[in-house]
Amino acid sequence: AADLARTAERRAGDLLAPPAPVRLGDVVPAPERVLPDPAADFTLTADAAIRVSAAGRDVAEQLADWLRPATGFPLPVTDGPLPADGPLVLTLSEAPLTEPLGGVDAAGAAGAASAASAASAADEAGPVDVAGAVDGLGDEGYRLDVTSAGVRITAATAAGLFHGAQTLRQLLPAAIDGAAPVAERWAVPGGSIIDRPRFPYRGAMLDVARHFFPVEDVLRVVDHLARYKLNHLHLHLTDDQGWRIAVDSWPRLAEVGGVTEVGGGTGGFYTQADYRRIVAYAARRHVTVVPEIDLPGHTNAALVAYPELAPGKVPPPPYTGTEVGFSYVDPADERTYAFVADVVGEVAALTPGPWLHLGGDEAFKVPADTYRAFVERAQTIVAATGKTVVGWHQLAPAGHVDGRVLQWWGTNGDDPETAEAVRRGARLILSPGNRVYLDMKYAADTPIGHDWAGLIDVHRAYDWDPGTHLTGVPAEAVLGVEAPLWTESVTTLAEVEFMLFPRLPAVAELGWSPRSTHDWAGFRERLAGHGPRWTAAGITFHPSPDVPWP
Ligand code: TNX
Repeated sequence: AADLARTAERRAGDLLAPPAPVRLGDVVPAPERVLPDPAADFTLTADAAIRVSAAGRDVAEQLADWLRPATGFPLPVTDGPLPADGPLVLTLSEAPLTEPLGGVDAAGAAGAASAASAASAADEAGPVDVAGAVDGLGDEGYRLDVTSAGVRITAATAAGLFHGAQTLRQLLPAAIDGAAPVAERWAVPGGSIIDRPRFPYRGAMLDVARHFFPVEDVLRVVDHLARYKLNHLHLHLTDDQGWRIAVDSWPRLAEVGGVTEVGGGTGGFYTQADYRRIVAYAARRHVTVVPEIDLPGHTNAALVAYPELAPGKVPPPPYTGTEVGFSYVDPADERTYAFVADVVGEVAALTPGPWLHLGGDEAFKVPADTYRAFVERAQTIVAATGKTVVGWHQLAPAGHVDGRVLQWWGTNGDDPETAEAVRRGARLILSPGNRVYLDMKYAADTPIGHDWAGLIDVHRAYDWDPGTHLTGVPAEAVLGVEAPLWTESVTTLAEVEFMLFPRLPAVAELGWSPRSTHDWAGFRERLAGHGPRWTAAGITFHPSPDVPWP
């Protein structure tokens, strides 16, 4: 009876309450379909529980971890039955539940669907069959239903549930990102979202070679990616200024090659245990780590450690400047290929994901045919580990190996060499330097960063289409997008965040959202609402004049 009274009291409170401050469509990246039902707002209260199916357990625990600090609510996670009139429920399930969640009314939501379809740019396919919409969600899609009785997230996979949980987090008031309890009405806007990604590969790169970033910083970057449904973290692990991953068979790489960085600092490297920790942390957040061992250029740190790899067999001095293109491993020495096989073998063994990035950029001192022969051998070595070769688009002239992926970082979409590699079977990750290079300055007065590819504020990062960017490359050849952050001038986590935010969410939207949702005017409004979230979460960001911050 006391429970019933409490429920009645809460419902009465809801009726008097103003609408949720966040609208259902305020999500970044924009969902495929948004079907608002303003009569169905939900309010999260202290008696809420999260009910899960077995496969959703870990996502539910993470959702609870995100929601507990600011709400102060206990939010127990349970896979048992809950009393019908008991606590409000967030349900995470990989398949539709047999018992309906009270108040989720398929017919009513379908009505809202047709009403909303005119307003939703994403609705190419007409009204949604809300009742059966789990089919077609794919590997990463989800469906989220909010009624006054609760919230339900449904997906075919844990990754889909995770993305749905991130959406739910964004639908709560911005104060949800705070670290300590605040008094707030934790309203969630009513209606349904049905969502799945446009591209399977959505990533960011962190250059940990020019400046080293400790494990904790990398984990926080993973959290930032996961918020915006990015699912790959590319780590640029080796360069002239530092070698950042311990290799047991060539220990001096990290021990000697790891102690330098740009500007003369002491650098650092990841032990294999550190690296496994990053990989596991990312995996839990449905982020795949893509390790890069940059070859044959960008290898001065390796040559300092092992002069036998250097063309003249003379150790070069350690390098802490920011020039590129001067170093390379000796392509004429068999020991070089043993080194490549050993390093790639150990890195592959640390890598549960399918990708291994070979670099291949800016080997300016290596003649074209020598370069090609080197790369073809290196690609074969990677393929032999069972991993799929990824490389910068300079790899294009080399022969195709099964599945290979080129990461295009050009600034002019007319690139016949890359288009030809695509015709021979390569797929592409798009990282156009003048759109998504996160080391580019926002404006002339940005205190850190470069400008060789131009100035890139949010509008410029957002307003291009990965599906049509390269002449002669069909959208089907595009695996996705990635925003690289080179760190010659970036030295702290706060500086990393400053360069990521707010451009990273723009790139995330290009990778996730259907093209039909693309709309700068709407994006800048949605993005503006995230400023207070970053502030609450202690995330440093550039207060771009492109965005109407509240
Ligand atoms: C080019 S992009 C590089 C990097 C630099 C970057 C600076 C690419 C594959 N190579 O070595 O850090 O420019 O913006």
